[in-house]
Amino acid sequence: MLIRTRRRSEANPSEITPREVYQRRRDFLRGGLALGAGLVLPAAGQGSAALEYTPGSFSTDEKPTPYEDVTTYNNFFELGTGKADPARNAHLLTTEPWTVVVDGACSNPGRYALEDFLRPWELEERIYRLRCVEGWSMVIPWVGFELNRVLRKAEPDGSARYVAFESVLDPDNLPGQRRPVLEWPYTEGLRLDEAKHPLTLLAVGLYGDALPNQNGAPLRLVVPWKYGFKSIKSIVRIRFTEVEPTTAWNLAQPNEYGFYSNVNPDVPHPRWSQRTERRIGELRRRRTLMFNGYGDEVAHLYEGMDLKRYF
Ligand SMILES: Nc1nc2c(c(=O)[nH]1)N[C@H]1C(S)=C(S)[C@@H](COP(=O)(O)O)O[C@H]1N2
Ligand SMILES: [Mo]
Repeated sequence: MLIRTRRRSEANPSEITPREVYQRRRDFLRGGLALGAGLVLPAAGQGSAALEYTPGSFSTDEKPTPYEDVTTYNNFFELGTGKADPARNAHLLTTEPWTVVVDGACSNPGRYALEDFLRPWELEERIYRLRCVEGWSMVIPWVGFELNRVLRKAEPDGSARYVAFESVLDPDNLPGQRRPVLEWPYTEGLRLDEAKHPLTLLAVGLYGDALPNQNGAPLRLVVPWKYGFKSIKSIVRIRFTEVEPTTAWNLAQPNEYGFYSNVNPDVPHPRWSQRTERRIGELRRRRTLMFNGYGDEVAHLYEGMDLKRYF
């Protein structure tokens, strides 16, 4: 599959991307793939391929977690519950063909082949912190585009208040879906204003390459001020709703995982504290920051809300 973005063939990639980022991307390009010929996503059975993107806003200058850790220490229950399972079972997820449905309370719904869904959007790199509810965190250079672009194109009705997301359902091939660990398909949701927030990203790549399957290929959400499980992987449906949608983790353990799931050191998980976190690759624990450090950008969304009640 070949997806063309605006060509930048005149520019040397080192001129459109900060040198450090470019260097890092080079370091991870594998298989001698050419840059500058448009966006090439992996064909079935192949490894990841280089993406073309520009640096985006909101990136942290913290050191990215090594590629090896980002792609071998994962949560993706469709591919197993152990941290190493998703990488080991990655080949069981088939991403081609892939269809994305946008529907619900909107005037411009659609059913898209992946390449048609992605074609209008230029890609940017956003280096975000991601903190898992279990207490580990990473810094990941994502490549993607703002979810809000998709929402605007769909033209939500005035009655739409939430956006619901669904992951792929394929129990014949995804071993985790043959066990009742969660209600399948995996579901997630955001309030419409959270979904529209410019930090909220749809990612198609990381470290300059197409997403590895274990990280949620071909398309996953990234909501950096919320616990990692809100960042739903391998999305097949985006739906506008009038009522708060159900979410897989809230269905599984409603007293442990709320709808909002904002990173909040003051609200412990019932079985453990959320005060500190272990950045993967580091020994000493860090203090966990309110909204995962994105408070300046997102705190206004929750003004007047009791975040202990709406956890
Ligand atoms: N479909 C789906 N999406 C998912 C999950 C999952 O099990 N299935 N796990 C979530 C959890 S708990 C986390 S912490 C992040 C992990 O993303 P990463 O493996 O890319 O770091 O993905 C989230 N998205
Ligand atoms: Mo997580």
